[in-house]
Amino acid sequence: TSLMEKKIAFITGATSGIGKACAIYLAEEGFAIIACGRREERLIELKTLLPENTPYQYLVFDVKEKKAVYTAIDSLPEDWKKIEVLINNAGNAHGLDFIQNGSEDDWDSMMDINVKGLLYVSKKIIPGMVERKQGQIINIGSTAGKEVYPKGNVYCGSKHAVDAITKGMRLDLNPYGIKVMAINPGLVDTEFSLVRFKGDEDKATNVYQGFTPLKAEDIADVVRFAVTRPPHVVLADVTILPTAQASTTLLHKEG
Ligand code: NDP
Ligand code: 8X3
Repeated sequence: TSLMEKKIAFITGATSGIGKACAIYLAEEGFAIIACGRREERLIELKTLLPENTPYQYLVFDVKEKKAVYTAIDSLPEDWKKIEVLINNAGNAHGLDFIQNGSEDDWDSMMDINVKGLLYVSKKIIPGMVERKQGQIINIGSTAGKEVYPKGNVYCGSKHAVDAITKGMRLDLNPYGIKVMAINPGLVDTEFSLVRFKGDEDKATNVYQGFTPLKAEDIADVVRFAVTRPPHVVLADVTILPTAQASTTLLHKEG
């Protein structure tokens, strides 16, 4: 299948978890895929998990590095620059500490990746959407962008910023027929907690024990639904929780 017949989806954080599942589901839906992340070997492997004839490009960059973001996106072949769907997904929590004990490096990482990284990527992709008067943007927020929990301080701040930026994008891009969507998951069993707890597998595993967490595929399922609605329909703001979770602080665990 040639690229010309396909719509292009650009996905950040496609090496793991939610972004990876989105790449697979959207490729199955017939999209051409641009997958991004820092771990190149995983982006190479991802191609093998997509339907065989999926047009595929990958870009290796750190979303914190403005110049690297711009250089990578500029390097796309011309016919790959007509991006229909942007999924701003790259992000993570770094640490879980009371504010008085928090590390500045963790704070920098969360604000630089979850907030500024999302902006740098968007800065390169939105102008083309405006020019074409077409496009769909999905920002992966979080329940942490709707509520705050103890020790969540800066991570919640970064996701509240994503929530506000998503609403701002929807207002500003309203004249251009661009869909702007927020998908806000609760607890999803990915590498998220492994990153938050800096590789401590016991702590990470414990987060998802005693209840059935969401899987990355549950989020990708909603993303697939969102991007296949008719032109007049936008899933503006979706919160998706595991059934055992009622809020960021109320989780029913067995045992
Ligand atoms: P994972 O840790 O499994 O995936 C995170 C992805 O983000 C990886 O592909 C990683 O790629 C990428 N990423 C992280 N830092 C950078 C960076 N500096 N530059 C480029 N890419 C980066 O976690 P999830 O799939 O769970 O997380 C995806 C999104 O979902 C995040 O925005 C997270 O905040 C959000 N979320 C997660 C929830 C959960 O419970 N898991 C709940 C609510 C929201 P690489 O390391 O290769 O660069
Ligand atoms: C990820 C979910 O509750 O760990 O955004 O913040 S939580």
